[in-house]
Amino acid sequence: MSENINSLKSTFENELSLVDLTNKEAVDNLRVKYLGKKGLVTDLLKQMGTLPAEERPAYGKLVNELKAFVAEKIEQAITTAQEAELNKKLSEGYVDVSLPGNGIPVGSTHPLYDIREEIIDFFAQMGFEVDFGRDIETDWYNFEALNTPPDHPSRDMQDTFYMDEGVVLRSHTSGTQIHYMETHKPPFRMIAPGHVFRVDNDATHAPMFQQCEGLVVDENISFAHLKGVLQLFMKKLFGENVKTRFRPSFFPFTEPSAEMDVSCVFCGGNGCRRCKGTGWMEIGGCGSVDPNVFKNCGIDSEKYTGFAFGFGLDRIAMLRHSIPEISLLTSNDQRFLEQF
Ligand code: FA5
Repeated sequence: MSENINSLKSTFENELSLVDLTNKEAVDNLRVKYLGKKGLVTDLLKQMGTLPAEERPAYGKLVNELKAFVAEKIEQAITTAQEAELNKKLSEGYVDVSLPGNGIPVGSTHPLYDIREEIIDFFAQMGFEVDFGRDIETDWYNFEALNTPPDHPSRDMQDTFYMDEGVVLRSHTSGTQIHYMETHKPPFRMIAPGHVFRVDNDATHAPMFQQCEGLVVDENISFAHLKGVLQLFMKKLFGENVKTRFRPSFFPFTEPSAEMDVSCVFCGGNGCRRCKGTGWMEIGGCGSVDPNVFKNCGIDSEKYTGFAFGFGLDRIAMLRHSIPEISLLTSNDQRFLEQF
C-alpha cells in the first residue's frame, strides 16, 4: 500500500513540475484532481476501509502526510499563480499616478464681494455700524435733505434714473446718511455699502456700481479725524506704502469738501499710462457734514460736527486687480471670474 502512496506522490510531483505556474486555472485543476471529493488522495483515504484494522493507523498516517504535502505544494503554486496574474494585470493596465486628476471646478467669491467684506471688517473693528440702505429713494433722501434743492445745479453732477415723480434709483449712498440720522441720536459712526445707479457708461463708469458711504457724528469731530480714518483705510486696502492726498472739491452736503486720491498703485506715484501721468488715482469724495444737512435731520449743528465720505468699490477692485474695463465686473464672464 505504501508503494501506491509513494508512486502517487511521485506522479503528483511530476505533474506539478509540468503545470504552467502562471495559470491559476491549471493549478486549480491539479488541486481538484488530487484533493477534490473524487480526487486521487481522497480515493486513497477511502481505501482505508478495505484494510485490516491493524494496518489502518500506519496507512492513515502515510495518506495524511501525502495529503498535507500535496496541499502545501498546491497552496504555494496558487500563490505563485496569483502573483503572476497580478503582475500581468499591472503591466497591462499601467497607471501613471503622477498624472493630474480631472479636478472638480470650484467657484470663488466675486472680487467686489471680497472688497465689500474687507471694508465692512475694517470699519466694524473701528466701531462703525453697517446700514445697507435701500436701492430706491425719494427725491428728499437722494437730494433735498442732502442740501440739494430741485433747482440746484449740482443735481446735474450725477445723471439720475427717475422711476416716477419724486422717486429715483439712488445715485449715491449718501441718502442712507439721512435715514440713519433721522433714526439715531449722536454720537454715532456708520457705513452704508450698496449699489447705486447713474446714466453713465464708459471704461471706468458703469450704470450700476457699488459705493460705500461713511458718516461719523460727535462733538468736536474735525477734518483731521476724517483724514486719519481714510489714510488708515487706504493703507489697509493698498498697503503701507500708499500715499493719500485731499484735493479741494464741492459736494452740496459737505463743507469743506474734498476729493481723495491715492498714489497710483501701478507706478507707485511716478506717473504712468493708467494714472494719465499724474501719479494719483481718484477713489472718492469726502468732507465735513454741512450744517444744513444736520438741520434737515433734526441734529443740533452747534453741538455736533461730523465727517462723511463715499467711495466706489468697483474702482477699488479695478485698481487692486488691474481690471481695464469696469463692465467686466458685472459681465458674468466665467473666464474673467475664474482669475480670482
Ligand atoms: C458721490 O457720490 C458722493 N456722494 C460722495 C460723498 C459722500 C462725498 C459723502 C462727500 C461726502 P462721486 O459722484 O464723486 O461722489 O462718486 C464717488 C465715487 O464713486 C467716485 O470717486 C468713484 O470712485 C465712484 N463712481 C462715481 N461714478 C461712478 C460710475 N459711474 N461707475 C463707477 N464708479 C463710480
